[in-house]
Amino acid sequence: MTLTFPPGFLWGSAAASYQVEGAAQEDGRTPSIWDTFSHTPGKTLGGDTGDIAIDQYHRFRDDVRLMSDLGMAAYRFSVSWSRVQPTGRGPAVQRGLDFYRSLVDELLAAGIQPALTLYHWDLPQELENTGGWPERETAERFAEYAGIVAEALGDRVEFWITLNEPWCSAFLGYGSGVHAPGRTERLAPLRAAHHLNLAHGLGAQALRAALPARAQIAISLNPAVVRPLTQQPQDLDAQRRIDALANRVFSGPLLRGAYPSDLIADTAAITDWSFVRDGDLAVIKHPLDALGINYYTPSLVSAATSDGPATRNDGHGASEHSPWPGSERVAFHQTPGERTEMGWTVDPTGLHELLMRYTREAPGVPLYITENGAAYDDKPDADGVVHDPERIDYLRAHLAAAHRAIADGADLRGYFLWSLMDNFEWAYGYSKRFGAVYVDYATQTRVPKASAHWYGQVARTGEVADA
Ligand code: IFM
Repeated sequence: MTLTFPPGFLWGSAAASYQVEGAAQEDGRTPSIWDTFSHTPGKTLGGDTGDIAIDQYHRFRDDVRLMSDLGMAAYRFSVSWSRVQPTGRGPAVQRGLDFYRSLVDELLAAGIQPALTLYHWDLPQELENTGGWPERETAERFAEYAGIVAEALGDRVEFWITLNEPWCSAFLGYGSGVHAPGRTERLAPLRAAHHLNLAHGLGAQALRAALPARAQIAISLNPAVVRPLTQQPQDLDAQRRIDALANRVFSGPLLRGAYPSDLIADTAAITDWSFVRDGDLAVIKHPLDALGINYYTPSLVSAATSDGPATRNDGHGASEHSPWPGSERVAFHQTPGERTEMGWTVDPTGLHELLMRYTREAPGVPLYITENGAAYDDKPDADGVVHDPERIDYLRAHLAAAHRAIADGADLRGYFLWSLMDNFEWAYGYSKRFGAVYVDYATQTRVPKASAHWYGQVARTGEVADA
């Protein structure tokens, strides 16, 4: 059977500044927390850094041509804050803005719609030096930065995403420490989550003030699909706790203007949440023109059974520090089934579940899948061809789940593959290849894998054929 997506459905790919740009020290860019973190021994696999990445800063014209050749209709990229505003405060650097203007112009000339993410984890180091996301001032600085980028690119970019996966910034950055800035605290992730929410709200206000009315303002979340190991009350409680910390800490204020009362109770030993000031929640509940959902795999949880530390196979990297403040006694289990190179189970039902959940929770807000994809250990064969049938199967199954959600009433408007090209996979360095295009990091040669041709055909026709 062939699945046909609605006319106008947007087909694209996604990437992030630190993962693809390189040129870490060029044209006035200063270090972000990821530069500092990746240059700290032991923080990334093999000591890999984004110094060069896939050199998109210099190769963007070729990369846009490749996107066009493959039939992509949209490109979701992120702006490096410290390239545009090196100290995270004050005046912008024109050369930084010029780079993004050139990239956007190249995309538009190729008929590819730009979707701009303002923040994909690379906080200017200067702002971390003054406390980072646990401090309120960082949210205020973000709004200033959002205004600068909107003034510079608002005439040519219509799709704006404030933050990418604020859960990772808050809980992996300040809780488990597997992401930059690598802090391992209990209160800081909760403060960071609130200030990221506030940054979204203040940023959305700044964007709205500077952008033409046609602009769409969105946020990309990575909501967890949390399943209980059993239906026992203690496992259902574990599910509720992780749902609060992974999902409702964001969707509560964003969509309903309130933090969930159970989250506040679960974290009562850590904080009274007095860092949430009067008026913050109204700012955070700024109307969304769209909601971005990033999905890879579900989580399986139970109450921990022994007195020792709970087993934590939550797919977010190994750390002796939990990213779940107040719910450290929840155990994570490997979900059954086939896995990708990340160890993440392939389960498209989770995508359908999320799309239906946000259809209910955000009525009237169009949804976009702003990331979905899989890492596999792809290599060119003797003829230089890269066969990646697992990725094609993964994509086909997830697109079928998305199609089913549309049939079930989800207002899903587009899909961004993560990622078009192999790139720097954070703490895993270059060891995990998510791209539909193989990148030889030594030569920077790009080789479209079989999945790139497959996905290009989907993008051109709006149809997904059965295997
Ligand atoms: O590479 C990341 C991306 O930066 C954010 N979402 C998940 C991807 C795969 O881990």
